[in-house]
Amino acid sequence: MAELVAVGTGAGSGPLVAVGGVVVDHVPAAVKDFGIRVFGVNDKTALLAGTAILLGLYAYGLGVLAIRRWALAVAGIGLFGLVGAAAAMSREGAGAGAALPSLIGAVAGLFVLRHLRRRADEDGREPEVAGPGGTPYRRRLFLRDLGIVAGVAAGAGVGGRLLSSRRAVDVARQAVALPAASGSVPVVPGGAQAPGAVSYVTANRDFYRIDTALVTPQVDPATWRLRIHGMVRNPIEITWDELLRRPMVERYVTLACVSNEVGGDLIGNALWLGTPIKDLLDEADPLPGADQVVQRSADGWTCGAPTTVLRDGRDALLAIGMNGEPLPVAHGFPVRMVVPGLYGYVSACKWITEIELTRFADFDAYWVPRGWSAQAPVKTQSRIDTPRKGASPTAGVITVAGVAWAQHRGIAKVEVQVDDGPWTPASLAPAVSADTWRQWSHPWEATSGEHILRVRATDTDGVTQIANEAPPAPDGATGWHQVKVSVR
Ligand SMILES: Nc1nc2c(c(=O)[nH]1)N[C@H]1C(S)=C(S)[C@@H](COP(=O)(O)O)O[C@H]1N2
Ligand SMILES: [Mo]
Repeated sequence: MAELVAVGTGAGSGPLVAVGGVVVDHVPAAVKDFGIRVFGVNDKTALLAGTAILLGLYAYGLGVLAIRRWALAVAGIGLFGLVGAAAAMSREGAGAGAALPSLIGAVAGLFVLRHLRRRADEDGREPEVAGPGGTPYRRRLFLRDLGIVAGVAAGAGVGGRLLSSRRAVDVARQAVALPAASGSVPVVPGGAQAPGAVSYVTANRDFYRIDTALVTPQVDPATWRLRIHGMVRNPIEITWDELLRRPMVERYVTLACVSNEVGGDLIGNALWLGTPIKDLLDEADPLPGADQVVQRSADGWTCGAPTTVLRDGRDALLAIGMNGEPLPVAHGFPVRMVVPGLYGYVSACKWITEIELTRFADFDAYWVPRGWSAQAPVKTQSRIDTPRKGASPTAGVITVAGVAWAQHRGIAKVEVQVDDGPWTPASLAPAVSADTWRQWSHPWEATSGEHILRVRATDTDGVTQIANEAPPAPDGATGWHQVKVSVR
Protein backbone atom coordinates (compact mmCIF):
# COMPACT_ATOMS: atom_id res chain seq x y z
CA MET A 1 0.00 0.00 0.00
CA ALA A 2 2.82 2.35 0.91
CA GLU A 3 4.55 1.67 -2.41
CA LEU A 4 1.33 2.50 -4.27
CA VAL A 5 0.95 5.79 -2.41
CA ALA A 6 4.63 6.54 -3.12
CA VAL A 7 3.82 6.53 -6.84
CA GLY A 8 2.17 9.87 -6.18
CA THR A 9 4.54 11.24 -3.55
CA GLY A 10 7.87 10.21 -5.11
CA ALA A 11 9.82 6.93 -5.13
CA GLY A 12 12.06 8.16 -2.31
CA SER A 13 9.11 8.52 0.09
CA GLY A 14 8.25 4.79 0.28
CA PRO A 15 9.20 3.45 3.74
CA LEU A 16 11.67 0.84 2.44
CA VAL A 17 13.68 3.35 0.46
CA ALA A 18 13.39 6.15 3.02
CA VAL A 19 14.50 4.02 5.97
CA GLY A 20 17.19 2.40 3.81
CA GLY A 21 18.47 5.86 2.88
CA VAL A 22 18.71 6.90 6.53
CA VAL A 23 20.59 3.66 7.25
CA VAL A 24 23.03 4.32 4.40
CA ASP A 25 23.75 7.81 5.74
CA HIS A 26 24.30 6.61 9.30
CA VAL A 27 26.07 3.26 9.19
CA PRO A 28 29.75 3.43 10.08
CA ALA A 29 31.99 3.82 7.05
CA ALA A 30 33.53 0.41 7.68
CA VAL A 31 30.15 -1.30 7.29
CA LYS A 32 29.49 0.62 4.10
CA ASP A 33 32.88 -0.44 2.70
CA PHE A 34 32.00 -3.97 3.66
CA GLY A 35 28.79 -3.63 1.66
CA ILE A 36 30.62 -2.29 -1.36
CA ARG A 37 33.23 -5.05 -1.13
CA VAL A 38 30.87 -7.93 -0.55
CA PHE A 39 27.94 -6.93 -2.70
CA GLY A 40 29.80 -4.72 -5.18
CA VAL A 41 27.46 -2.66 -7.28
CA ASN A 42 24.54 -4.74 -5.96
CA ASP A 43 24.96 -3.41 -2.43
CA LYS A 44 21.74 -1.38 -2.75
CA THR A 45 19.66 -4.39 -3.81
CA ALA A 46 21.16 -6.35 -0.92
CA LEU A 47 20.27 -3.59 1.53
CA LEU A 48 16.68 -3.32 0.30
CA ALA A 49 16.24 -7.10 0.30
CA GLY A 50 17.71 -7.32 3.81
CA THR A 51 15.37 -4.57 5.00
CA ALA A 52 12.39 -6.36 3.45
CA ILE A 53 13.34 -9.57 5.29
CA LEU A 54 13.69 -7.68 8.60
CA LEU A 55 10.31 -6.09 7.96
CA GLY A 56 8.80 -9.53 7.36
CA LEU A 57 10.19 -10.81 10.66
CA TYR A 58 8.90 -7.70 12.44
CA ALA A 59 5.43 -8.25 10.97
CA TYR A 60 5.53 -11.91 12.03
CA GLY A 61 6.42 -10.86 15.56
CA LEU A 62 3.54 -8.36 15.63
CA GLY A 63 1.16 -11.03 14.38
CA VAL A 64 2.11 -13.41 17.18
CA LEU A 65 1.93 -10.58 19.69
CA ALA A 66 -1.52 -9.51 18.43
CA ILE A 67 -3.15 -12.70 19.70
CA ARG A 68 -2.32 -11.99 23.36
CA ARG A 69 -1.39 -8.29 23.55
CA TRP A 70 -3.47 -6.44 20.99
CA ALA A 71 -2.52 -2.96 22.24
CA LEU A 72 1.20 -3.72 21.92
CA ALA A 73 0.75 -4.96 18.37
CA VAL A 74 -1.13 -1.77 17.46
CA ALA A 75 1.68 0.26 18.99
CA GLY A 76 4.17 -1.79 16.94
CA ILE A 77 2.41 -0.92 13.70
CA GLY A 78 2.15 2.72 14.79
CA LEU A 79 5.87 2.73 15.43
CA PHE A 80 6.49 1.28 11.98
CA GLY A 81 4.42 4.07 10.42
CA LEU A 82 6.09 6.82 12.42
CA VAL A 83 9.63 5.62 11.75
CA GLY A 84 8.89 5.39 8.02
CA ALA A 85 7.22 8.79 7.96
CA ALA A 86 10.01 10.45 9.93
CA ALA A 87 12.64 8.89 7.67
CA ALA A 88 10.80 10.03 4.53
CA MET A 89 10.36 13.59 5.87
CA SER A 90 14.05 13.83 6.70
CA ARG A 91 15.21 13.08 3.14
CA GLU A 92 16.51 15.88 0.91
CA GLY A 93 13.78 17.26 -1.31
CA ALA A 94 10.98 15.58 0.67
CA GLY A 95 7.63 17.09 -0.29
CA ALA A 96 4.73 17.75 2.06
CA GLY A 97 3.29 14.35 1.17
CA ALA A 98 6.44 12.37 2.03
CA ALA A 99 4.92 11.02 5.27
CA LEU A 100 1.79 9.71 3.56
CA PRO A 101 3.03 6.36 2.21
CA SER A 102 4.19 5.17 5.65
CA LEU A 103 1.12 6.49 7.46
CA ILE A 104 -1.41 5.09 4.99
CA GLY A 105 0.61 1.86 4.87
CA ALA A 106 0.41 1.61 8.68
CA VAL A 107 -3.36 2.15 8.65
CA ALA A 108 -3.73 -0.57 6.01
CA GLY A 109 -1.52 -2.82 8.16
CA LEU A 110 -3.79 -2.20 11.13
CA PHE A 111 -6.91 -3.32 9.23
CA VAL A 112 -5.15 -6.39 7.90
CA LEU A 113 -3.89 -7.32 11.35
CA ARG A 114 -7.34 -6.88 12.88
CA HIS A 115 -8.89 -9.06 10.22
CA LEU A 116 -6.28 -11.82 10.49
CA ARG A 117 -6.47 -11.77 14.26
CA ARG A 118 -10.22 -12.35 14.09
CA ARG A 119 -9.54 -15.29 11.82
CA ALA A 120 -6.95 -16.71 14.20
CA ASP A 121 -8.84 -15.94 17.37
CA GLU A 122 -9.46 -18.92 19.66
CA ASP A 123 -12.86 -17.49 20.45
CA GLY A 124 -13.71 -17.03 16.77
CA ARG A 125 -17.29 -17.59 15.80
CA GLU A 126 -16.37 -20.15 13.17
CA PRO A 127 -16.83 -23.66 14.51
CA GLU A 128 -13.69 -25.76 14.79
CA VAL A 129 -14.65 -28.45 12.28
CA ALA A 130 -12.32 -30.35 10.02
CA GLY A 131 -12.61 -29.54 6.32
CA PRO A 132 -12.26 -32.02 3.46
CA GLY A 133 -8.44 -32.05 3.65
CA GLY A 134 -8.47 -32.67 7.36
CA THR A 135 -7.32 -29.11 8.08
CA PRO A 136 -9.58 -27.39 10.61
CA TYR A 137 -11.97 -25.04 8.81
CA ARG A 138 -10.95 -21.96 10.84
CA ARG A 139 -7.26 -22.49 10.13
CA ARG A 140 -7.99 -22.92 6.44
CA LEU A 141 -9.81 -19.60 6.39
CA PHE A 142 -6.91 -17.95 8.18
CA LEU A 143 -4.36 -19.36 5.77
CA ARG A 144 -6.51 -18.40 2.79
CA ASP A 145 -6.79 -14.80 3.95
CA LEU A 146 -3.11 -14.69 4.78
CA GLY A 147 -2.38 -15.83 1.22
CA ILE A 148 -4.70 -13.18 -0.23
CA VAL A 149 -3.06 -10.47 1.86
CA ALA A 150 0.44 -11.60 0.86
CA GLY A 151 -0.55 -11.78 -2.81
CA VAL A 152 -2.22 -8.35 -2.84
CA ALA A 153 0.73 -6.84 -0.94
CA ALA A 154 3.31 -8.29 -3.33
CA GLY A 155 1.24 -7.22 -6.34
CA ALA A 156 0.71 -3.70 -5.02
CA GLY A 157 4.36 -3.37 -4.03
CA VAL A 158 5.76 -4.50 -7.37
CA GLY A 159 3.07 -2.55 -9.24
CA GLY A 160 3.87 0.58 -7.25
CA ARG A 161 7.55 0.19 -8.03
CA LEU A 162 6.86 -0.22 -11.75
CA LEU A 163 4.55 2.80 -11.83
CA SER A 164 7.15 4.92 -9.97
CA SER A 165 9.83 4.07 -12.50
CA ARG A 166 7.42 5.01 -15.31
CA ARG A 167 7.69 8.57 -14.04
CA ALA A 168 11.41 8.32 -14.61
CA VAL A 169 13.31 10.84 -16.67
CA ASP A 170 14.27 8.31 -19.36
CA VAL A 171 11.91 10.00 -21.77
CA ALA A 172 13.43 13.43 -21.13
CA ARG A 173 16.91 11.92 -21.49
CA GLN A 174 16.08 10.38 -24.84
CA ALA A 175 14.89 13.76 -26.08
CA VAL A 176 18.21 15.48 -25.30
CA ALA A 177 20.23 16.53 -28.34
CA LEU A 178 23.78 17.09 -27.15
CA PRO A 179 25.50 20.21 -28.51
CA ALA A 180 28.71 19.73 -30.47
CA ALA A 181 32.03 20.24 -28.73
CA SER A 182 33.93 23.33 -29.82
CA GLY A 183 37.59 22.92 -30.65
CA SER A 184 39.36 19.70 -31.34
CA VAL A 185 37.89 16.43 -30.25
CA PRO A 186 40.49 14.11 -28.74
CA VAL A 187 41.49 11.09 -30.75
CA VAL A 188 42.74 7.86 -29.26
CA PRO A 189 45.93 7.00 -31.14
CA GLY A 190 46.24 3.49 -32.49
CA GLY A 191 48.29 1.58 -29.96
CA ALA A 192 46.76 3.28 -26.91
CA GLN A 193 45.09 -0.05 -26.34
CA ALA A 194 47.43 -2.74 -25.03
CA PRO A 195 46.33 -6.27 -25.88
CA GLY A 196 45.10 -7.97 -22.73
CA ALA A 197 44.43 -4.77 -20.76
CA VAL A 198 40.87 -3.53 -20.16
CA SER A 199 39.35 -1.42 -22.90
CA TYR A 200 40.97 2.04 -23.00
CA VAL A 201 37.48 3.58 -23.12
CA THR A 202 35.04 2.12 -20.63
CA ALA A 203 31.58 1.62 -22.14
CA ASN A 204 28.80 3.36 -20.19
CA ARG A 205 27.15 0.06 -19.26
CA ASP A 206 30.49 -1.25 -17.90
CA PHE A 207 31.38 1.91 -15.98
CA TYR A 208 31.51 1.34 -12.23
CA ARG A 209 28.79 3.02 -10.23
CA ILE A 210 29.22 4.28 -6.68
CA ASP A 211 26.81 6.52 -4.80
CA THR A 212 24.63 6.67 -1.71
CA ALA A 213 21.34 6.88 -3.65
CA LEU A 214 18.93 3.98 -3.04
CA VAL A 215 16.64 5.22 -5.76
CA THR A 216 18.38 7.00 -8.60
CA PRO A 217 17.48 10.69 -8.44
CA GLN A 218 15.18 11.61 -11.32
CA VAL A 219 16.09 15.14 -12.31
CA ASP A 220 14.13 16.67 -15.16
CA PRO A 221 16.29 18.98 -17.29
CA ALA A 222 13.24 21.21 -17.81
CA THR A 223 13.22 22.15 -14.13
CA TRP A 224 16.95 21.70 -13.45
CA ARG A 225 18.80 24.73 -12.12
CA LEU A 226 22.38 25.17 -10.99
CA ARG A 227 22.91 27.79 -8.32
CA ILE A 228 26.42 29.08 -7.66
CA HIS A 229 26.44 31.02 -4.43
CA GLY A 230 28.08 31.45 -1.03
CA MET A 231 31.34 33.41 -0.85
CA VAL A 232 31.04 34.96 -4.33
CA ARG A 233 30.58 38.50 -5.59
CA ASN A 234 28.09 37.45 -8.31
CA PRO A 235 25.77 34.61 -7.43
CA ILE A 236 24.71 32.78 -10.59
CA GLU A 237 21.75 30.61 -11.45
CA ILE A 238 21.60 28.83 -14.79
CA THR A 239 18.99 26.67 -16.47
CA TRP A 240 19.50 23.63 -18.69
CA ASP A 241 19.00 25.70 -21.88
CA GLU A 242 21.50 28.29 -20.70
CA LEU A 243 23.98 25.54 -19.89
CA LEU A 244 23.64 24.05 -23.38
CA ARG A 245 24.49 27.42 -24.91
CA ARG A 246 27.82 27.59 -23.07
CA PRO A 247 31.06 26.52 -24.76
CA MET A 248 31.40 22.74 -24.59
CA VAL A 249 34.58 20.68 -24.74
CA GLU A 250 35.05 16.95 -25.00
CA ARG A 251 37.79 15.25 -22.96
CA TYR A 252 38.85 11.79 -21.91
CA VAL A 253 39.10 11.70 -18.13
CA THR A 254 39.72 8.63 -15.97
CA LEU A 255 37.50 8.63 -12.88
CA ALA A 256 38.55 6.61 -9.85
CA CYS A 257 36.87 5.77 -6.57
CA VAL A 258 38.83 6.21 -3.37
CA SER A 259 37.37 2.87 -2.20
CA ASN A 260 39.19 1.06 -4.99
CA GLU A 261 41.43 -1.62 -3.51
CA VAL A 262 44.84 -2.26 -5.01
CA GLY A 263 44.05 -4.23 -8.17
CA GLY A 264 40.36 -3.27 -7.97
CA ASP A 265 37.99 -2.20 -10.72
CA LEU A 266 36.31 0.91 -9.28
CA ILE A 267 37.87 2.98 -12.05
CA GLY A 268 36.83 3.84 -15.59
CA ASN A 269 37.76 6.08 -18.48
CA ALA A 270 35.15 7.93 -20.53
CA LEU A 271 34.85 10.73 -23.05
CA TRP A 272 33.04 13.50 -21.20
CA LEU A 273 31.26 16.42 -22.86
CA GLY A 274 30.89 19.47 -20.67
CA THR A 275 31.54 23.11 -20.04
CA PRO A 276 34.66 24.14 -18.09
CA ILE A 277 33.62 24.92 -14.51
CA LYS A 278 36.49 27.43 -14.29
CA ASP A 279 34.65 29.93 -16.51
CA LEU A 280 31.49 29.74 -14.43
CA LEU A 281 33.50 30.16 -11.23
CA ASP A 282 35.35 33.13 -12.72
CA GLU A 283 31.98 34.73 -13.54
CA ALA A 284 30.74 34.10 -10.00
CA ASP A 285 33.97 35.71 -8.76
CA PRO A 286 34.84 33.92 -5.51
CA LEU A 287 35.85 36.03 -2.51
CA PRO A 288 39.37 35.64 -1.16
CA GLY A 289 39.45 32.88 1.44
CA ALA A 290 36.80 30.76 -0.28
CA ASP A 291 39.11 27.77 -0.53
CA GLN A 292 36.42 25.09 -0.94
CA VAL A 293 33.90 24.52 -3.71
CA VAL A 294 31.06 22.46 -2.25
CA GLN A 295 28.91 20.63 -4.79
CA ARG A 296 25.43 19.47 -3.76
CA SER A 297 23.22 16.96 -5.56
CA ALA A 298 19.45 16.78 -5.95
CA ASP A 299 19.38 14.17 -3.17
CA GLY A 300 21.45 16.21 -0.75
CA TRP A 301 24.84 14.49 -1.13
CA THR A 302 27.81 16.83 -0.96
CA CYS A 303 31.47 16.88 -1.91
CA GLY A 304 34.11 19.57 -1.58
CA ALA A 305 37.06 20.31 -3.87
CA PRO A 306 39.77 22.95 -3.53
CA THR A 307 38.85 26.15 -5.37
CA THR A 308 42.42 26.41 -6.70
CA VAL A 309 42.15 22.97 -8.34
CA LEU A 310 38.90 23.84 -10.12
CA ARG A 311 40.39 27.12 -11.38
CA ASP A 312 43.92 26.04 -12.32
CA GLY A 313 43.04 25.43 -15.96
CA ARG A 314 42.68 21.66 -15.90
CA ASP A 315 39.67 20.16 -17.68
CA ALA A 316 37.33 20.21 -14.69
CA LEU A 317 33.97 19.89 -16.42
CA LEU A 318 30.35 20.43 -15.62
CA ALA A 319 29.50 17.42 -17.76
CA ILE A 320 26.34 16.53 -19.68
CA GLY A 321 27.65 13.83 -22.02
CA MET A 322 29.41 10.50 -21.52
CA ASN A 323 30.88 8.61 -24.48
CA GLY A 324 28.69 10.48 -26.94
CA GLU A 325 25.40 10.05 -25.06
CA PRO A 326 23.58 12.20 -22.51
CA LEU A 327 24.77 11.11 -19.06
CA PRO A 328 23.12 7.84 -18.07
CA VAL A 329 20.68 8.46 -15.21
CA ALA A 330 22.84 6.37 -12.85
CA HIS A 331 25.88 8.47 -13.75
CA GLY A 332 24.27 11.80 -12.92
CA PHE A 333 21.76 12.84 -15.58
CA PRO A 334 21.34 15.62 -16.46
CA VAL A 335 24.52 17.23 -15.10
CA ARG A 336 27.53 16.10 -13.04
CA MET A 337 31.05 17.22 -12.32
CA VAL A 338 34.22 15.49 -13.49
CA VAL A 339 37.57 16.71 -12.16
CA PRO A 340 40.82 15.14 -13.43
CA GLY A 341 43.17 14.21 -10.60
CA LEU A 342 40.73 14.06 -7.65
CA TYR A 343 38.89 11.01 -6.34
CA GLY A 344 35.16 10.94 -7.13
CA TYR A 345 34.02 11.40 -3.54
CA VAL A 346 35.57 14.88 -3.33
CA SER A 347 34.86 16.11 -6.85
CA ALA A 348 32.47 14.23 -9.11
CA CYS A 349 28.99 15.19 -7.87
CA LYS A 350 26.23 13.49 -9.88
CA TRP A 351 22.74 15.06 -10.27
CA ILE A 352 24.42 18.34 -9.27
CA THR A 353 22.12 21.28 -8.49
CA GLU A 354 24.19 23.57 -6.32
CA ILE A 355 27.72 24.91 -5.98
CA GLU A 356 28.63 26.80 -2.84
CA LEU A 357 31.89 28.64 -2.30
CA THR A 358 33.00 28.30 1.29
CA ARG A 359 36.00 27.42 3.46
CA PHE A 360 37.28 23.95 4.33
CA ALA A 361 37.30 25.20 7.93
CA ASP A 362 33.56 25.97 7.73
CA PHE A 363 32.03 22.96 6.02
CA ASP A 364 32.59 19.19 6.00
CA ALA A 365 31.18 17.42 2.94
CA TYR A 366 29.34 14.05 3.17
CA TRP A 367 32.28 11.66 3.60
CA VAL A 368 34.48 13.84 5.81
CA PRO A 369 32.73 13.26 9.18
CA ARG A 370 32.60 9.57 8.17
CA GLY A 371 36.35 9.30 8.38
CA TRP A 372 37.59 10.19 4.90
CA SER A 373 40.02 12.99 4.07
CA ALA A 374 38.68 16.38 3.07
CA GLN A 375 41.33 16.63 0.37
CA ALA A 376 42.02 13.64 -1.84
CA PRO A 377 44.18 13.82 -4.95
CA VAL A 378 44.34 10.51 -6.83
CA LYS A 379 47.29 8.35 -5.85
CA THR A 380 49.52 6.83 -8.52
CA GLN A 381 48.40 3.25 -9.10
CA SER A 382 48.85 0.40 -11.52
CA ARG A 383 47.05 -2.87 -12.15
CA ILE A 384 47.79 -6.14 -13.91
CA ASP A 385 44.84 -7.12 -16.13
CA THR A 386 46.44 -10.14 -17.77
CA PRO A 387 47.30 -12.82 -16.82
CA ARG A 388 44.56 -13.08 -14.25
CA LYS A 389 45.08 -14.24 -10.70
CA GLY A 390 45.30 -18.03 -10.58
CA ALA A 391 45.77 -18.35 -14.35
CA SER A 392 47.77 -21.32 -15.60
CA PRO A 393 49.31 -20.33 -18.94
CA THR A 394 51.78 -22.56 -20.76
CA ALA A 395 55.49 -21.79 -20.55
CA GLY A 396 56.90 -19.47 -23.20
CA VAL A 397 56.49 -15.78 -23.93
CA ILE A 398 53.41 -14.46 -22.11
CA THR A 399 52.14 -10.90 -22.39
CA VAL A 400 51.71 -9.22 -19.05
CA ALA A 401 49.54 -6.11 -19.50
CA GLY A 402 47.38 -3.67 -17.63
CA VAL A 403 46.73 -0.03 -16.81
CA ALA A 404 48.45 2.63 -14.72
CA TRP A 405 47.07 5.98 -13.63
CA ALA A 406 48.16 9.20 -11.95
CA GLN A 407 45.52 11.59 -13.22
CA HIS A 408 46.67 15.09 -14.06
CA ARG A 409 50.31 14.23 -13.36
CA GLY A 410 50.57 11.48 -15.95
CA ILE A 411 52.39 8.18 -15.98
CA ALA A 412 56.12 8.25 -16.83
CA LYS A 413 57.13 4.66 -16.21
CA VAL A 414 55.68 1.25 -15.40
CA GLU A 415 57.83 -1.60 -14.14
CA VAL A 416 57.17 -5.29 -13.76
CA GLN A 417 58.82 -7.68 -11.34
CA VAL A 418 58.72 -11.46 -11.56
CA ASP A 419 59.15 -13.18 -8.18
CA ASP A 420 62.09 -11.45 -6.52
CA GLY A 421 63.84 -10.57 -9.75
CA PRO A 422 64.78 -7.07 -10.94
CA TRP A 423 62.16 -4.43 -11.78
CA THR A 424 61.99 -4.29 -15.58
CA PRO A 425 60.43 -1.38 -17.51
CA ALA A 426 57.23 -2.31 -19.37
CA SER A 427 56.44 -0.72 -22.70
CA LEU A 428 53.99 2.13 -22.39
CA ALA A 429 51.14 2.71 -24.84
CA PRO A 430 50.93 6.30 -26.14
CA ALA A 431 49.38 8.68 -23.59
CA VAL A 432 46.15 10.35 -24.67
CA SER A 433 46.57 12.94 -21.91
CA ALA A 434 47.89 13.20 -18.37
CA ASP A 435 44.28 12.91 -17.18
CA THR A 436 43.67 9.36 -18.32
CA TRP A 437 45.03 5.97 -17.50
CA ARG A 438 47.83 4.61 -19.60
CA GLN A 439 48.13 1.07 -20.80
CA TRP A 440 51.30 -0.97 -20.60
CA SER A 441 52.50 -4.39 -21.62
CA HIS A 442 55.49 -6.58 -21.03
CA PRO A 443 56.60 -9.80 -22.71
CA TRP A 444 57.55 -12.31 -20.07
CA GLU A 445 59.61 -15.44 -20.72
CA ALA A 446 57.61 -17.68 -18.41
CA THR A 447 59.13 -20.86 -17.06
CA SER A 448 56.94 -23.57 -15.57
CA GLY A 449 56.14 -23.34 -11.88
CA GLU A 450 54.44 -20.86 -9.56
CA HIS A 451 55.31 -17.20 -10.08
CA ILE A 452 54.32 -13.87 -8.62
CA LEU A 453 54.02 -10.89 -10.95
CA ARG A 454 54.14 -7.37 -9.52
CA VAL A 455 53.66 -3.96 -11.07
CA ARG A 456 54.53 -0.44 -9.97
CA ALA A 457 54.22 2.91 -11.70
CA THR A 458 56.09 6.21 -11.55
CA ASP A 459 54.36 9.52 -12.27
CA THR A 460 55.82 12.39 -14.28
CA ASP A 461 57.00 14.05 -11.05
CA GLY A 462 59.33 11.07 -10.72
CA VAL A 463 57.50 9.65 -7.70
CA THR A 464 57.19 5.85 -7.65
CA GLN A 465 54.29 4.00 -6.05
CA ILE A 466 55.19 2.88 -2.56
CA ALA A 467 55.16 -0.77 -1.49
CA ASN A 468 53.44 -0.06 1.86
CA GLU A 469 50.00 -1.59 1.87
CA ALA A 470 47.36 0.84 3.12
CA PRO A 471 43.57 0.34 3.01
CA PRO A 472 41.35 2.73 0.99
CA ALA A 473 40.39 4.85 4.05
CA PRO A 474 41.07 7.69 4.62
CA ASP A 475 42.52 8.84 1.29
CA GLY A 476 43.14 5.93 -1.08
CA ALA A 477 44.86 2.52 -0.98
CA THR A 478 48.58 2.10 -1.53
CA GLY A 479 50.70 -0.93 -2.34
CA TRP A 480 51.73 -2.89 -5.42
CA HIS A 481 49.29 -5.06 -7.30
CA GLN A 482 50.51 -8.63 -7.55
CA VAL A 483 49.15 -11.69 -9.31
CA LYS A 484 50.06 -15.29 -8.64
CA VAL A 485 50.10 -17.64 -11.63
CA SER A 486 51.15 -21.23 -12.12
CA VAL A 487 52.82 -21.75 -15.47
CA ARG A 488 52.38 -25.22 -16.96
N1 LIG B 1 25.19 12.72 -5.92
C1 LIG B 1 26.22 11.89 -5.72
N2 LIG B 1 27.31 12.03 -6.50
C2 LIG B 1 28.38 11.20 -6.33
C3 LIG B 1 28.37 10.22 -5.32
C4 LIG B 1 27.22 10.10 -4.50
O1 LIG B 1 27.13 9.27 -3.58
N3 LIG B 1 26.15 10.96 -4.74
N4 LIG B 1 29.47 9.39 -5.17
C5 LIG B 1 30.74 9.87 -5.69
C6 LIG B 1 31.76 8.83 -5.73
S1 LIG B 1 32.32 8.23 -4.25
C7 LIG B 1 32.32 8.41 -6.90
S2 LIG B 1 33.66 7.38 -6.90
C8 LIG B 1 31.77 8.84 -8.21
C9 LIG B 1 31.41 7.65 -9.05
O2 LIG B 1 30.82 8.06 -10.26
P1 LIG B 1 30.13 6.97 -11.17
O3 LIG B 1 29.09 6.27 -10.35
O4 LIG B 1 29.57 7.71 -12.34
O5 LIG B 1 31.22 6.02 -11.60
O6 LIG B 1 30.60 9.62 -8.06
C10 LIG B 1 30.65 10.57 -7.02
N5 LIG B 1 29.47 11.39 -7.12
MO1 LIG C 1 34.02 6.86 -4.66
